Amino acid sequence: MRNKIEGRVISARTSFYDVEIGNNVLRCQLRGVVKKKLRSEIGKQIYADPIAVGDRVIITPIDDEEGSIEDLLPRRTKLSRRVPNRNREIEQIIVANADQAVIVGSIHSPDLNCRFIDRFLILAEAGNIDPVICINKIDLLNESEQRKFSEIFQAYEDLGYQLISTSIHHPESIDLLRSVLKGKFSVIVGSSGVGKSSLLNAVQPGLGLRTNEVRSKAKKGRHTTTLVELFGLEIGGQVADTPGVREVGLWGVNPDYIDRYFPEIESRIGACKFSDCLHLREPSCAIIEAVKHGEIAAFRYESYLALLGNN
Ligand SMILES: Nc1nc2c(ncn2[C@@H]2O[C@H](COP(=O)(O)OP(=O)(O)OP(=O)(O)O)[C@@H](O)[C@H]2O)c(=O)[nH]1
Ligand SMILES: [Mg+2]
Ligand SMILES: [Zn+2]
Repeated sequence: MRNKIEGRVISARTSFYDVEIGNNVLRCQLRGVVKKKLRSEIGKQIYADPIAVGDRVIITPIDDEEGSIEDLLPRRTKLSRRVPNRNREIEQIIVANADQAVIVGSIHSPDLNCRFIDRFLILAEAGNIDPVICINKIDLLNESEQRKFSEIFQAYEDLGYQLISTSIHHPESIDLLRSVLKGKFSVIVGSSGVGKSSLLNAVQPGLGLRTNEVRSKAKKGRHTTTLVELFGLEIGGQVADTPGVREVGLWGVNPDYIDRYFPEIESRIGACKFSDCLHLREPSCAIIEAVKHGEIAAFRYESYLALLGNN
């Protein structure tokens, strides 16, 4: 009988997983009994896949190329979302054990979607992961929009979020991204076409990740990256590139406490007249007042309202 060894999942394809052990990668299957055990431990939750990229697993090697997964070690953090499914609650673990989530949006092609960013900020907090907001394609910013975007950037920075703006055509911004990624295990997320894979190719020429033109008609990405994949960085650290998402469903977040995930709302909750205030149109609501006076950015409040409507 071979020894059991610990490894890390670097790509997951539901029926098989690439597990890195030192400098070796073994293609592994998840043993049926383990799958069953994972599901029963988790109770009623239904997983898209119970094992995710970044997971630490115990495997038994079969030969030099293959092995089988015997156990899953506890996760330190996880970035999960609810996968689009009308009938069931299905959790998709995008990545396990990451230190930080780089949440990418682009200025144009596709247009900046702050609601996506705000949802990922919530998922990162729920999963115990540090968020970094990365606004890409800054080269497409024209003068007339400068003010609008700097207000958005300022709003996030005022809330204490780390925000960087990047362009694959501005090498100094890639240096900045490199310094953000250095020595950490990061996951890079966002809509399709915002430039996640392009940014990683710029950070580490030679990665050779596939990238693609954004379809000009709909200005939507084409889902060029189709699998979560983990890469080692020459500067130290690892990064997981992920496929662009169309929806960011919340997972692991109590819908009654969405307001606690918005720091600017959370800090004012006590000042509302009603302790169960939803900050919709209640009288003497400190949040509505703060929005009126420009102390809370209108786009953030709209994000909050959109989330209330969806839960
Ligand atoms: N102008 C400009 N274009 C960029 C920039 N970064 C990426 N692009 C372009 O945007 C398109 C999409 O880039 P990808 O890297 O494939 O986007 P992605 O986020 O990985 O997309 P998915 O894999 O589908 O999720 C490509 O045509 C890139 O050349 C940038 O900083 N500026
Ligand atoms: Mg990609
Ligand atoms: Zn209120």
